[in-house]
Amino acid sequence: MTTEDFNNSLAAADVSPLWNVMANLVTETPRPAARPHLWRYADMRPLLVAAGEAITAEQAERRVLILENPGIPGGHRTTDSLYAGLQLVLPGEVAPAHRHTQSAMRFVFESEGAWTAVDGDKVVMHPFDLVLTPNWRWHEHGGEGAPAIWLDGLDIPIISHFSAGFAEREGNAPAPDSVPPGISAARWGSNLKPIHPVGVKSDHPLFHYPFAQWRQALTAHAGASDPDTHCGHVMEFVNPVTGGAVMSTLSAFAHHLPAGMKTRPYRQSAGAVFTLVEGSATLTIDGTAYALEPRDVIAVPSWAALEIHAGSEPAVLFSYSDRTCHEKLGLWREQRD
Ligand code: GTQ
Repeated sequence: MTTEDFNNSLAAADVSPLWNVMANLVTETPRPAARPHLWRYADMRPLLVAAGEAITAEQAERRVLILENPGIPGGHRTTDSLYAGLQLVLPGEVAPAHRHTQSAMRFVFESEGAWTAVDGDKVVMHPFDLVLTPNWRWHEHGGEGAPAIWLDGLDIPIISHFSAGFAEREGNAPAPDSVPPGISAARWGSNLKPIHPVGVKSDHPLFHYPFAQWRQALTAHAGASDPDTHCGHVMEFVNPVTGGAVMSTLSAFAHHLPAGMKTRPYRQSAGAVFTLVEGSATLTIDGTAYALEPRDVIAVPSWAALEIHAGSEPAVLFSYSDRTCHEKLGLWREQRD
C-alpha cells in the first residue's frame, strides 16, 4: 500500500495515526488556547449601556456581554474552561427565573438595591459582594434604584465539555420572597447550622458573601501575617458545610497585597479570571504587563507566569478559577520561580 493509500484508508475507516499528533496531545506542560487578555471597565460600561437600549432583560433572558478570549474566537470562553460575562439589569427590570446545571457566581460592580433571589431567598447586592447560584438552584435578578452591573463567572465550558447541560425556564420557580429574606445567611452564615432538615437544598447553602464582611476579614488577616512571596495574602471563599470551594466546579479568592509589593513569578495549572477591587495593580503575565483599574477584568490562562505589583496603595483583588476541579481530579500543580 502506498503512503497515500494508507492515509486514505485510515480516514475512510474513521481512525487516525497517533504518531502524527502525539506531541500535541500529550504535552509536557499545559498549552492553553486562551491568551492573557484585559477587558477595561471604561470600555465595557458604554457597551453595556448600549445593550440596555438594544434589548430588555426580559427579552434577553440575561442581558450579558460575554468576555470572549481572542485566542478562542467564537468560543464563548474567557479561559479554556471558564466563562465570564458582564450583566446589566436596569431599575424595574426582572431577569426571569431559571435553573441550570451550570454553576454561576456574581461579583457585583455596581448596584444600589438590585437583588438576586436563589430558591426564593432574596438578597440585596452591594458593590463587590459575591453572590452564588450553585447548580440547579432557581435564580432570578431584579433591578432597583440604579443600573446594576456585575461580573458573571460560570463553568459553562466545563459543563459543555462533559455534555451535561440541563436547564428549566419559569416552571415551578419559588417566588422571590417566598422564604424570609436572608434565611440562608442566618442558618449557615453565622458559624452555626441547623441540625434537623429544613426542607431546602443544603449542599451549597450559603450564597451571599458581603463585601463588608470579606473585606474586614482580609484586612485583619493581612495585618496579622506576612504575605506569601508569590501570591500575597490570599483567602478562599468557602462552602461552610464542607470547608471546600464555594461550588463543585469553581473556586473563588480574595487577594491583598501591601502597597508596593511585587510578587515572584507564579504558575498554576488552574486558569483564572481576576478583577481589581481597590488600589491599583499591574499584572505581568508571561512577561507582558497589564495595568488594572478597579473593575477591569483579566484572563490568566493555565500555567501562565503571573506576577502582581501593587501600586502606592494596598491592592485588593478578586479571582475565580477552576482550581477545585483540578484538585478533585488530582491535577492541580504550582510552580514557584
Ligand atoms: O444570570 O443566570 O452570564 O444563566 C450566563 C448564563 C448569566 C444567569 C450568564 C446565565 C446567567
